[in-house]
This record gives sequence, C-alpha cells and structure tokens, in this order.
Amino acid sequence: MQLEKSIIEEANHKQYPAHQRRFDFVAEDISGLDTILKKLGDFNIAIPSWALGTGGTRFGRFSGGGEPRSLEEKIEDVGLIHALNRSSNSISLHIPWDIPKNADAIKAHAAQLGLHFDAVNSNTFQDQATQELSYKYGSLHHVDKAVRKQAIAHNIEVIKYGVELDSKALSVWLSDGSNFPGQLNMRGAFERTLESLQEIYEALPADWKVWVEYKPYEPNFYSTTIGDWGQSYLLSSKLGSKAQTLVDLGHHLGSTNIEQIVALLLMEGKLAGFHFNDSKYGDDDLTVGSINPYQLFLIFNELVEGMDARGMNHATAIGWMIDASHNVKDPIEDLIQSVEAIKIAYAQALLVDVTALKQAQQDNDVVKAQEILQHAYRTDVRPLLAEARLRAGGTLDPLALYRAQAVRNQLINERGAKAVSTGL
Ligand code: AOS
Ligand code: ZN
Ligand code: ZN
Ligand code: ZN
Repeated sequence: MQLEKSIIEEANHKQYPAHQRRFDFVAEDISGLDTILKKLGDFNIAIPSWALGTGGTRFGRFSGGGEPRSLEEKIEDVGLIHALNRSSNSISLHIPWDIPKNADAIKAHAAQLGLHFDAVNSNTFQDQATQELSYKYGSLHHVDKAVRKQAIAHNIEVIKYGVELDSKALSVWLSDGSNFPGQLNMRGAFERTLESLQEIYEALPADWKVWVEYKPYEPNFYSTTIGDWGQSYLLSSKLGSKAQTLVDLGHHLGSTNIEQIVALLLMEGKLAGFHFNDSKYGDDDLTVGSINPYQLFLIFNELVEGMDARGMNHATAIGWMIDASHNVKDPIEDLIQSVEAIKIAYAQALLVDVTALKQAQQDNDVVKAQEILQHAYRTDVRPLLAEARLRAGGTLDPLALYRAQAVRNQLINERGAKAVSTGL
C-alpha cells in the first residue's frame, strides 16, 4: 500500500493552525532558524530491513500481523515511513535474509518511493541450510581455515549484492567469541579476525567502506573477539582508511560514556556511523530515546561540534541507522518514534551555543557550561521537526496519521494476520 499525497495534505491542513502557534513560539528565540530547518530537512536515518517485523527473544515472539513477506514489501514499509516523515530515505539490507534476486527491479521499486540502499550487512552468526561448515565456534576468527574461508567468501558475496544496489558500505557484526575461559586463545582469535578482514578489505570497491561493529557480550558470554571500541579501532586502523568503527548504542556495558568514545573516533576519522537504539540493561534494542534521551543529546552534541570542526556534512559524512527490535510495538510505529527521537536530539544539539560553551570551558565556569547544554536540551524542538517535515512534503504528525489511516489494518488485510518477516 501507499499513502496518497492528498491524504497527507488534508491532515496537514487540519493541523496547521495549532502547528503554527507552537512553531512561532519556539522559532522566535532561535537564531539561524532557516539553516537549522535546512539541516533537519537534509537529515535522514536508514531503516534496517530486519526491523520491519516483530522482534523476539529466545523465549518467544508475538507477531502483530501484516509483516512484510518479501524484500519488496519491506521496501514498501520503509516507503510508508518515508512518505510520512521524509526522514527515512534508505534501507539497509541483510544477506541472506534479503537476497535481491533482480537488483535492477528492486532498485527501481525503491527509487519510486524515494529510497536508496544503505550499508549491506553480512551474517556469519547463524548457520544457513545451504552452508557446508558451521559457525558454532565462530566465523572470521575460527581455528579452522576452511570455516574462515567460507565466512570471507560470504562477506565478499554480500559486497557483490551491495554493488548491484549502489550501496557503499559493508557492515560486519561478528558473534565470534568464547563462552568459557580457556576455550580460545584471545590473541590468536584477534589475529585470525584481522587476517580474514584483510581479505574482505581487498575485495572492497574503491569508493566503499567496511564498518566494524563491536559488542561486549551475547551470544558469547565470556569473551567477544571484537568486544569494544578499542578492539574495533585497532582492527580498522590496521586495515586502512576504508575501515571504520561502527557504534551501536546498545553495545556498551552499563554507564559507559558513549559520547566520549564517539568524540574520539570522530577526531581520528574512524567513526563509521551508528546503530541507534536505547537500552536499560544490555543490548535491549529498545526504541531510540525511550530510556536515556539525554545521553542521545550528549552524543549529538559531540557529533555536531566535532563534525563542524572538521567541516563534515552532517547528513552524509557518516552512517545513520536504526538497529532496534520491536517485541511489543507495531514495528512501523516504533521506527517512526525512533527517527523522531534521533532528530530531536540532533535539533537540540544544533541549538547549543558553541561559542558561549567554549568560553565557559575556557573560564572553567562549570555551572554556565551545564546551563548552556541543558538550555538546548530542554527546548521543545518538536515544532521545528514538524516544520522541516512539512517543507519536505511530509506530515506534521506521522504517528497520528499512520493511526488515523489504520495502516496496520490495511497491511493485515493485504498480507494476512500471520504474515511473518525475516529478522532478529
Ligand atoms: C547485533 O547485536 C548487532 O547489533 C547487529 O548489528 C545487528 O543487530 C545484526 O547484524 C542484524 O543483522
Ligand atoms: Zn547493531
Ligand atoms: Zn546489537
Ligand atoms: Zn542492539
């Protein structure tokens, strides 16, 4: 299904007077308003193909129905989100869950909805029916060269699919690790991972990047071979300029200062981008901004300051992607909320008075520095986002319109109450 333009326009028309009141109230105090609105309009966040179905845990999965049954339908779901918020203009595919059998047709279908393809993701954390050797004891770090070769070949195949779709990055997340002390020689595992990644790196086209994701634990519970940003940074440094470190917000132990990690990776030109989500305990993959929106703002504060210092284009210089799982919510509603939360944090960071903050830091005026940050954080920027959406042809209130149009019911009618998507 697709949302007619007239439906969006009609909803905007009804909501406009209230929007205008709210917008004027906040806009009055903002300097450089048009630049901020332009930046917000340019800022898009990629949607992962695996997040369009209901997620689950090892204990169960409760589908809400009407999930996309094919890659085409996943693209349609992202198209719906993008039609509503004009902020989700790309999709990140996962191989082998989303093999693009006819890349030209898939690309044309996406382009028709204003979408393109973000990073492609490889999968060596599961065994597929067609595969010869098992990844039970790891993939790129495996002690058996034959298993490593199979995993390397898979990654190179993923690059090939990505090239056909005009993607520009391969995203690698490894579950490789050990469950018990003594199981693995840690140095050996790291060296074999590096060697395997080097072979994959060699297969990257000139204008491609490889993004190396880290994660402290799960599914392995004693060691993970790429367990933290230092290990990922070491790999990406040894690999070369096309390799960078990917930060998934859920992949940190409790109370880690993620904004500091981000600031330093950015400084070194090694920040690939993000997998956005939120968490309370571990890799919870909750809706972005649902648990700790202040941390998200502080991350964006480092990003905006650091990117401006390096003359980087906010919208395109690094990869912006959601990586979440939806156990109890409608995935589309959850993704709409997540995109909104990311853009709220971005908008708040754009409001920070950088000159005043630098002065306060120079003066060691701790109180002033905190006031400057929290003034930006406590500004209700939602009317700015709505205005930017309106100017881009989206809807003032994406969630409200999605519900008013009973989109999920339409999808259930079209696809069935039991339609289940591939994913986590
Ligand atoms: C796993 O925990 C990671 O966050 C991955 O980035 C991702 O969820 C997975 O690669 C999906 O394919
Ligand atoms: Zn991730
Ligand atoms: Zn994760
Ligand atoms: Zn996660």
